Amino acid sequence: MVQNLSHPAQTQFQQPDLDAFWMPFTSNRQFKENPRLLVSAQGMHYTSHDGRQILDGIAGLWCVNAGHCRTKIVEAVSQQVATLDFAPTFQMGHPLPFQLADRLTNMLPGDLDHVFFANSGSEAVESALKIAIAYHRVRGQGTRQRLIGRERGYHGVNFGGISVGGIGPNRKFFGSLLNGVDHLPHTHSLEHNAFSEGQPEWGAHLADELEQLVALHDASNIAAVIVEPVAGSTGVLIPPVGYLQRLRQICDRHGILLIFDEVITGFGRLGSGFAAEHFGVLPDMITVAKGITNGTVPMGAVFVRQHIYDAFMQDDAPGIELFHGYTYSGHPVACAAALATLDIYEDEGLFQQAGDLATYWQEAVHSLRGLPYVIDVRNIGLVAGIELEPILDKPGARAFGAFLEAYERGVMIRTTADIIALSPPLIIERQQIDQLVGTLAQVLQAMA
Ligand code: PXG
Ligand code: PLP
Repeated sequence: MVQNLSHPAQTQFQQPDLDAFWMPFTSNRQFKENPRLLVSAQGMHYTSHDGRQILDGIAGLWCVNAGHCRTKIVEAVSQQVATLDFAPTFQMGHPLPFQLADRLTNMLPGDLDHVFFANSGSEAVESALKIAIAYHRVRGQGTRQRLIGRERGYHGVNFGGISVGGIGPNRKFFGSLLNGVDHLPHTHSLEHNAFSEGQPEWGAHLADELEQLVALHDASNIAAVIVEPVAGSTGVLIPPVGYLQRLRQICDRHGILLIFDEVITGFGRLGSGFAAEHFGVLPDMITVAKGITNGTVPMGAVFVRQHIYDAFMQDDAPGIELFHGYTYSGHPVACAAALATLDIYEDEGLFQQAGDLATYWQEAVHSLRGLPYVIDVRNIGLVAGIELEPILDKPGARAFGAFLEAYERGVMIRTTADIIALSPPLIIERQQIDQLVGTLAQVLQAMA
């Protein structure tokens, strides 16, 4: 069945039949009763199916860092798809992933000098976990197989990622996950850190839990620790001062690899290229996705340090060094999108711009303190989390109500449980920050 909805901008909007698409991480029945469809986008705005301009407060889904439909990326993708639509990278090659890898590794701190390409954050995470275990094995330490994640961590939705991930609902339906996984405690504490501006002071000692896990299992059985430097999905959890440094020290002491999952923090979100740079902590691997192509074409990647790549290149009889890869690793169209995206980031100095705006952003979001139901505001770079007091026995309902109301008022935000996450495109202007935060303030007042 096709319904006609009025679309004041021009012709009538033809709503497709919504039944067949099983929507991801969505209440399908609720959505299909009252759909919210986006039909076009430009810069900081979406256009909704009913012809309204919606200010994008979350960069699509934490990915459109340079803003929507940037001409340079649109042209690069169009040209690439007409020139070389697909070419294999298994025992064959084409120039683009080499060019892109070279360009990317020049942006990364330290000796994160090699890149493995995947097609999403989830695939990047699986690739990193497999590389970690294989790395120890090629060095004759095959007993190092255990993986350590963290409570409230999100590392995508594949089996490795949900095993190291720390989100109950993402795990509990899916049977036995990877063996040999432990979780560090998360670092979020309203009691100690509510309304912190930037990194909270309390909590670095929570990294010491890693020593307990080493004592329990012995380092000779542990391959890697994976954490989000700033956890995004579970509501913007910002690392306490000194915490990441301490994790790095403990990993070094015991020969454990440290993986930063920078699918959200990568490409300027914190006002630096990468969180590793921002916090001055060099992990052994970094996973990225989202902002690598400005969200235009799916792509994920794993950056590895020199010692990891070298370990795989030692064999006297060269053969395939890593039995892992995706049909679309280094896909030409994704590479073209990424190269154009990097041009924009660089030409416009967008990471720096985000860093310059961070203080204005901080003041704006903290102005929400004192409004109805606001129990915490936290921020770093161009990200913020606004935590609301839940409605008794209806977890998530308060924030979801705010999301629906904000959308009606022309602003797109994201919620997880009762936390509102904001992460606008890095091109946001001050007056748009005012609109975003001002609308949210009106929404909260209207809910009281
Ligand atoms: N790692 C991290 C840290 C992520 O944030 C992934 C891996 C998985 O990436 P893919 O591309 O497979 O989705 C993510 C993705 C939200 C939200 O609203 C966050 C993500 C995805 C969808 C929604 O917080 N993060
Ligand atoms: N399933 C089958 C039957 C395949 O042949 C392949 C790839 O050749 C895959 C899954 C994996 O697909 P991808 O490389 O796109 O991850």
